[in-house]
Amino acid sequence: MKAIKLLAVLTLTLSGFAQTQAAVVLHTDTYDGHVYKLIADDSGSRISWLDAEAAAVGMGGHLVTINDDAENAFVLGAFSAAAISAAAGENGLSLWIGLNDFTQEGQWVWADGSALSYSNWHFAEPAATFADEDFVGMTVFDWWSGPAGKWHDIIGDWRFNDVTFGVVEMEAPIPGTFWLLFSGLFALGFVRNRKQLRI
Ligand SMILES: [Ca+2]
Ligand SMILES: [Ca+2]
Repeated sequence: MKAIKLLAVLTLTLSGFAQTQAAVVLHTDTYDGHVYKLIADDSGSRISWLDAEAAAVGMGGHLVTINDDAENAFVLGAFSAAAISAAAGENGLSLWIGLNDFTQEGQWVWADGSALSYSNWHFAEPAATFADEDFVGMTVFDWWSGPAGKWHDIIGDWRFNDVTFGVVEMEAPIPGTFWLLFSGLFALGFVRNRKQLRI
């Protein structure tokens, strides 16, 4: 009996660690040596910040860390059209970025662990009108209070009908051609060394 209980706990723990969030990639682009992906839930619909971050980690990245105006403009420009298309006419559209104060209220941090050195908040944001406004979205449309691309804090569920898709950022994979060239040079060096030994 005790062994069965232990096994059940172990199985739960293992499945907890192994759990990855299913998501679909709506669009992919690259910028400054990084790969970015717009993701929705596995049916192509809006995804929560926590699910989007879990899916991002499963892909080997995190929700995007935005370091400056240029990266902010890239994200808006690269993913607006695909997000608008996936939202299918629904209002309240935002793109999840990695910024959040989920762990400690008022302590804004990026999902990848980096400190906040650049921000692009909308006028009067973060508002923290509700206790669970812990996740930051980038607006896709102009607001009365500012242009598209500005940030606002959003509640943790969808009780105000926000439509949210995630933007994942990850390191670009090392291209296969690089390894081919590298191994070719290595082989060439080996042949040369052998020749030198014979002399
Ligand atoms: Ca970045
Ligand atoms: Ca908050």
